[in-house]
Amino acid sequence: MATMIEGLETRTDEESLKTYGKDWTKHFTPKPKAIVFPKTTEQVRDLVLWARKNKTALVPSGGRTGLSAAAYATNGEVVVSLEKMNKILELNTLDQTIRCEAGVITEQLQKYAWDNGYYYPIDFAARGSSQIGGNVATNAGGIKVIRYGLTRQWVMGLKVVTGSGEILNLNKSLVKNATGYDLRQLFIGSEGTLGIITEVTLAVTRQPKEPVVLLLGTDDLNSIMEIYTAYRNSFNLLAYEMFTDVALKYVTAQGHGTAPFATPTKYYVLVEIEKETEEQLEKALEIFSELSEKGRVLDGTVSQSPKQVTDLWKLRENITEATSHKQPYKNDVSVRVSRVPEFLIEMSDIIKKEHPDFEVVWFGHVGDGNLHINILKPDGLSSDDFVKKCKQVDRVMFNMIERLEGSVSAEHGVGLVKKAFLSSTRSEAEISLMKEIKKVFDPDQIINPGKIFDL
Ligand code: 2HG
Ligand code: ZN
Repeated sequence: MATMIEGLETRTDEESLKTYGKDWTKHFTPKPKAIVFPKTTEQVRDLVLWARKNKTALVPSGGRTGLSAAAYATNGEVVVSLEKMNKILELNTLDQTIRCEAGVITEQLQKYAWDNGYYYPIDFAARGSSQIGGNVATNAGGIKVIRYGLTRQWVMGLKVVTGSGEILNLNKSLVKNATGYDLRQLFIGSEGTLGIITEVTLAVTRQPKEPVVLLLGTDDLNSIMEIYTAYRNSFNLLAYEMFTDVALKYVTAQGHGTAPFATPTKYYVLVEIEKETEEQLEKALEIFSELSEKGRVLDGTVSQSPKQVTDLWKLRENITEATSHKQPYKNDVSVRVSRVPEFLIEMSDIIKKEHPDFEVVWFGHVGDGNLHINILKPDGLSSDDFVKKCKQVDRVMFNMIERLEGSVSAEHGVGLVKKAFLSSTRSEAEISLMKEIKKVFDPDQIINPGKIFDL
């Protein structure tokens, strides 16, 4: 393996195989053959050509923060880590774009944009380790989607190496480009199954004015959407997030923050607005009073400083970390916003009835219809039995998702985790077209095989 490609850093030690062979998904075992660290697009191309000749599968790997096992190597694959391709290459102030290598960390890009007077708005808790290439490959969403959209909206150009070893320069940062199929869009969200992204040009925008966060408590699920409507009708919301008392219990117990109200409520919503004028803050408080009078909100707090904004966000953003020791079985689904309460009420009732021993952490980006459901492993239950029981919940949940015309993965992707349920969201015709596209870009099936679907 050491001589795979001249000058290409290759590691085969146990520690590297274990670390780079996986992402944040639990319940899988990494088994890669080697890890390689290319430094240029040409090295990636040479590697793909080598892999074709040697019939070796490659798994593209970014910051490994994924939650659907799309970056797992479970079958003797060579993992292609982009972490050595981590340079920001160009800021173009007239185009309002930043061009960077795929291995740049999200937070580094955000900071670079900010320090230069701009804003890169795709944001999520894993910002400190996720990489731009991975964000593109998974069409990352996160906490600001209701205002700024998904990663797709910000990708102006891509450099990729296809599974056949061609280097493509897609869209060349043009705003308008009416010349046939936009192949760039195919790579966004393809979970590394069509080729390897090596360079990305991202749009940036003006910096938002001072954000203000309101954290509101309610005991009634239907009120969550009423609160949303009330604020959305008066503001261009930056974020609208939800979490439950169970989520808060873990966050506070792990020392990530303090309970916001003297009397706990069942549900908490976090509303973020951009304060452009003082009147807007008054308006936000007026809405709060109206909602309280109607009994929709039971308690609430509003940030008075940037530090308080951060502290309130911590209650939401640290849920994943605060529950990780309970080996959570994760789901990440979406329905239309109007169907969120229906889904939540029905599904939580079913889980309560069929698995009374399960503690479930519900949270998510309800402003865009995206819910994260984390079932925590009961202490006495073995991991295998736990996963088996959770798979029963999956079947019920995905039937419901199909009936409600939702998606089995809102933002985390299909990877290995949701493969068996792809047909709950996509038609057979769609899936077979996706497979044909895969074959065109990856004729020898060496690029992340077995992810999203099996051929
Ligand atoms: C979030 O919104 C992430 O915090 C992680 O998408 C969700 O841990 C999860 O299930
Ligand atoms: Zn999320």
